Amino acid sequence: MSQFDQQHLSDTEEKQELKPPSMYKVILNNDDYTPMDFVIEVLMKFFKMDQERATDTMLQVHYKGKAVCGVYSAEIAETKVVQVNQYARENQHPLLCTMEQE
Ligand code: TYC
Repeated sequence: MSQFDQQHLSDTEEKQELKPPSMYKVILNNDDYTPMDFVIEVLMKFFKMDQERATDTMLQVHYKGKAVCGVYSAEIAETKVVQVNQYARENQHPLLCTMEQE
């Protein structure tokens, strides 16, 4: 936005534009059926984790019920949720990925 445009914004409009975007935690939820290896594969494929980190995160979900896989802007978080749930369904697993505002 140019300095000229900025002069025409109200204080509220100006503040809104300067606010950092809301961030969202992308969460993997436990279930009794999805194979552990598939969850590790998902964490490596969609969240760029190495094998060790993916294994730790999968075990955290398995024992505690859920884990945060990453924190992203709304658009990226929504895309991850859709991609993971779609990939799980394509492979006939009930794995559920969700998002929560940070
Ligand atoms: N609880 C699953 C099992 O025992 C493993 C699992 C881990 C499933 C993480 C989902 O997000 C999940 N096979």
